[in-house]
Amino acid sequence: MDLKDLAAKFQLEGTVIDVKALGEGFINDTYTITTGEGAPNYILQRKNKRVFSPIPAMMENIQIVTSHIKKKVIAAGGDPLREVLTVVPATDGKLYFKDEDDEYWAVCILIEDTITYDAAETPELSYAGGKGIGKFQSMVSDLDAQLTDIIPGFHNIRYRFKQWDEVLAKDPVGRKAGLAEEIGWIESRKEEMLGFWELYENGSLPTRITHNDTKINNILFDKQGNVLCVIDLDTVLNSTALNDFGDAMRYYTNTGLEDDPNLDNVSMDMAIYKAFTKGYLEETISFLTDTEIEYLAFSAKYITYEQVLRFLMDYIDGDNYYKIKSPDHNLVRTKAQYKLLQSMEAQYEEMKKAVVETLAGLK
Ligand code: GN1
Ligand code: MG
Repeated sequence: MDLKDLAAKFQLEGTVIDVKALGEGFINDTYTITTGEGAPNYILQRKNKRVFSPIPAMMENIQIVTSHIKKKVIAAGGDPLREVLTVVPATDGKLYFKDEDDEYWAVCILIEDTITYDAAETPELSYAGGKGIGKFQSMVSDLDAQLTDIIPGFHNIRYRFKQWDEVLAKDPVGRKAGLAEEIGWIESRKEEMLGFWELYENGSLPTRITHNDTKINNILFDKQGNVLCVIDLDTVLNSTALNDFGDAMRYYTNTGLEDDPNLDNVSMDMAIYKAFTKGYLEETISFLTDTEIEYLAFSAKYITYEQVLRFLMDYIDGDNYYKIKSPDHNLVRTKAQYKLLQSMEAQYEEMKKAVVETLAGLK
């Protein structure tokens, strides 16, 4: 189906002038819809139904979360069209359109005049990001909703180990034999990681509404450098708030790239970590429990470890999940994320201390 025809399936204002590809997410395909004067522009996405299922429930999750945040933004005198995503329904009122190939499409309003960053280059930016994620969590902290688990076991390491064992047993493309060392990285930390997840399973860590993909380019900043809005809500789920802190730290503190071929570039930047922690805790201190706070530093290791596992597992599986740009891309990602994990492990005591000190400064 032609992209302009697809756009016409949604309740858009104005006339569609152009639909162009945007960015390069690993999961969805994203386009911008440009309309004529006086109407907003839009984001059109083909949602990946291999990853998220069922898509209608995912859109429902997003709607529940964004409507809740919208009320808060309005109550605070903010701009409900800029400070939170707005889902635009299809002409039949559904939150998605299903095309003739059974692909699902969804639209939201494009928030104009924003800045995004691919890396948290300065502590100031990291601090702002921490406030952004903290504020997001704070706004949904009183939302008592059971969202549909559209991506089962997303940050659940017990579930990941189950997938891991299955993939290793199958070894579908015969890559396992050459990966004894990398597989050892995963196996040697298994108990430690399961021990953390047990705290969630036994209720020591509370269940909250969480974003689950807190990289810095999922935050829109305004031209003045203030956090405007957290985007990419596909993975909003009921889980532990620590996923969001941990994933942000995996992403923000990396001095190299997620797939850096030069491991010398990769390490954890403590100043970036501290700045994020400060921004985050300023916004969340009022509701986080002592146990959540106690495990903040650990969550950075946890999510980074999980990402090592996921990239390596996808490589062994023959690259079915993440889009790749070269045959060994997932292995390159695995090694780079492992280097980051090692750097966090080396600095772990200091990471924990930074949380305690930040807290003391806030009291
Ligand atoms: C995926 O597509 P993107 O970049 O938003 C993935 C995250 C990973 C990330 C690795 C649903 O996110 O969990 O951390 O790639 N999202 C999903 O860069 O699997
Ligand atoms: Mg995402």
